[in-house]
Amino acid sequence: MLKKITSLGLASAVTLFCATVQAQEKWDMPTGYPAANFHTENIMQFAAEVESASGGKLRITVHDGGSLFKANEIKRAVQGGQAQIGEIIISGYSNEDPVYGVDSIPFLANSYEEARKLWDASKEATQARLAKHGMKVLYAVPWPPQGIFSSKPINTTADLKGAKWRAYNPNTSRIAQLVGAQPVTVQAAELTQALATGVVNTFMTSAATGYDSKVWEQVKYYYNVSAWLPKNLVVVSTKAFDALDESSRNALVQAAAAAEERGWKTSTEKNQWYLEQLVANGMQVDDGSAELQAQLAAIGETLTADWLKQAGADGQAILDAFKQ
Ligand code: PCA
Repeated sequence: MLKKITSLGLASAVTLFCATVQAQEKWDMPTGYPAANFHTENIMQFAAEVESASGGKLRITVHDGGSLFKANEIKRAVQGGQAQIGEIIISGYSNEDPVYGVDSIPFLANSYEEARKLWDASKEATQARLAKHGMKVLYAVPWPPQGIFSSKPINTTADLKGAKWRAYNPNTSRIAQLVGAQPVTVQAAELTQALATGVVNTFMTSAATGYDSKVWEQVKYYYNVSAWLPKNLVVVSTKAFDALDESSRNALVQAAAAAEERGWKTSTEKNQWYLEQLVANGMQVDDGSAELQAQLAAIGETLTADWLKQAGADGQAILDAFKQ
């Protein structure tokens, strides 16, 4: 009798447990950038929309600023199932596959319009590669255009020689080598610290990251050369995605579509504001000399040629589609 009651009790406990599990799926979402960054704000809204549209069945906890996994570890975390979903900067992984680096070749696609065209041309190839590693792309949002931050004035690339150059992906390291600077990979979350301790004094990124990292304390010049617009992708583990019920899956996909649209819009609109904040904090901001621009464009040609060699026929197909 006692045994019967116990097993009955266990059975109902199991039923109850399963019901709870079904009732709420809890996901962790690591990101690499700070809470006030526009990508992160967009992600927070995305997570809130997923929760409400799924009727509370899917709850995503956002861990910003590299707090759960460092920015460069997030892809592997989602791939390995330590996180169900995460935000990655796709060009950070171009050593794994050259296709991932196409959006950070200088002057290949350097306006929002061109960045959109390049994403349209490279989306399928990117998705296919991530799918092979068990991930789906939920949405993509570009950073504002990339310029050069420097502690001293830069007129030509010769002035970059010997600079302690902060890199955030393989292409930014390669650019450093081509201009004779010393590349040091530093994630955005550690940039303020790296500047304060003198580890770096020069780097290419957006006005957004310059603002987030309050770089004006060490760095006085920003050359708004608008060289490329790298993208952050929000990726989900295919296994975690497939395990959701249909309504949660739909909630996720719909919130992702809205986040993508919102993200492109905010990135475009907020860029000017970010530039103004640099000026307001005492930085000198200009477009860079014609010579500097031409030299960077030549580096872009070199990188494009290298990239085509590495990416082969798939790379050529992406460039052909982009140039159409
Ligand atoms: N900010 C990120 C990547 C590109 C950007 O604008 C960073 O500097 O790490």
